[in-house]
Amino acid sequence: MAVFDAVHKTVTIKVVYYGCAMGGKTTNLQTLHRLTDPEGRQGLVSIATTNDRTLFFDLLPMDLGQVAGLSVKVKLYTVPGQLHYELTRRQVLGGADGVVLVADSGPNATENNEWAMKNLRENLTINSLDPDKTPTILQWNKRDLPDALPVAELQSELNTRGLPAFEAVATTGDGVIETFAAVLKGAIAYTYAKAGKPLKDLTQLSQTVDQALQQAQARAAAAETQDEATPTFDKRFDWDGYREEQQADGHDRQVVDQASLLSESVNTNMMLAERLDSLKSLEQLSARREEMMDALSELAPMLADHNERALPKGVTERLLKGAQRKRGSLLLFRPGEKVMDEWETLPGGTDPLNASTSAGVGSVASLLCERALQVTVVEDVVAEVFFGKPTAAAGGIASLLVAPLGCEGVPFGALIVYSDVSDASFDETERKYWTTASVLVGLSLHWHALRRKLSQAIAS
Ligand SMILES: Nc1nc2c(ncn2[C@@H]2O[C@H](COP(=O)(O)OP(=O)(O)OP(=O)(O)O)[C@@H](O)[C@H]2O)c(=O)[nH]1
Ligand SMILES: [Mg+2]
Repeated sequence: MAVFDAVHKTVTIKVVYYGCAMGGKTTNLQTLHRLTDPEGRQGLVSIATTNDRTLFFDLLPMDLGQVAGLSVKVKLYTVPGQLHYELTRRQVLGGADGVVLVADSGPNATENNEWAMKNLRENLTINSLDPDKTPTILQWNKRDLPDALPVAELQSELNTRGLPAFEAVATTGDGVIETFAAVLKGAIAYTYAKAGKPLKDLTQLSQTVDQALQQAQARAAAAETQDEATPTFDKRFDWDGYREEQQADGHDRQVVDQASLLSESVNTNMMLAERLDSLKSLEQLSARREEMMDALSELAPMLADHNERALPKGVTERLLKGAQRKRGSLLLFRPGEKVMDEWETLPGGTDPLNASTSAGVGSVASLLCERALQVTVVEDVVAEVFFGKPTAAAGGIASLLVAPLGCEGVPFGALIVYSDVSDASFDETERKYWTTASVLVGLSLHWHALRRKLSQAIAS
């Protein structure tokens, strides 16, 4: 069941890939992992036998971004398709917010597919989930098989309810993202509706999901070009070896109540896998915070020691590095003018917004800096700043953050940070970082102005 966390403003959605044995459920998750997260930041946990058949489940956690003010996390599970793992299948399906039924298009799989469809309904009902309401997507997988059954045949045999269906080749990735996007949209809308917060704008939900998946893919593609790919986390339990060992030791395995043992171990494993995921997220967050702390603690003495000019050079670069951003500017007001002084723009050159003007409103940068009284994020630069008419200057910029520089209500300028489509969005941690940074820089500028006034007063 989806978990709403009011404190951290997150909602966690559970999606389960269901289907007959060898249909390609695990392959779907492996491909999603490869296409959206090759750095292995969010690990795929597979608990499989040594010959790669899913024993308990596979889990792939994913962060999707913001939907209706909440940050959405997704936990993707696959069940084991083999007949005799009924109990595990049932357990893993529990609390699903959306299901993908992966059907094998092979000519000999029809019976197995039909069984999976029936078995899904039964197990949804046993889990007190309504099979007619739980968002379910069909995937006709293995479309690359030379003897794959025609889609029309699969449709008429398996899709009597007219569920949304996608063709796929999970091994190459064809249709994998499309299937996932469809189940996510259904599962998110259903979850919000069940929680009494129905989403009014489903088109917007659809756009948010598509955008989040595009961003994840762009990030993954960028990371893939880096030399070293971090290996994914993959746990394999040598179940067959364990069984042989037990038998060799003469243990009578029938003594244990297998059903309850299995149910306990599935639950424990699911809990452990999820806990592992939270730990990994925490680890990443603390590494990010450490970099930010380093940047701020280097900035403070830089600003304090500096007395020659208003600001030392390199401030912007150090701050951007601390937030793992590539593009940004430190802009200062030029009194009475629309264009700002560019103290520092990275990479070197002209600040994209400061350079551009849109008819009648003067410099976009100047306008933004003047209006931003606190750290502000513009999510969609093209729509919100360029009024839907992208100019060359907006090229590649997806969103931006403005951190105003000022003191006692007097604005001096702003730090502007840009993110392109493959960058992560500006989250709460980063907003706090830029707030602290802009206060430090603002105070330094204020102090410098006071010093100058004082020297002038002494001289006269
Ligand atoms: N040709 C082809 N083979 C595929 C495709 N998708 C998966 N396979 C292969 O089918 C076999 C089974 O795939 P899995 O993803 O392990 O199947 P599963 O549904 O997780 O199976 P269980 O865990 O046993 O329930 C593997 O050898 C895959 O490489 C596909 O689209 N085309
Ligand atoms: Mg599997």
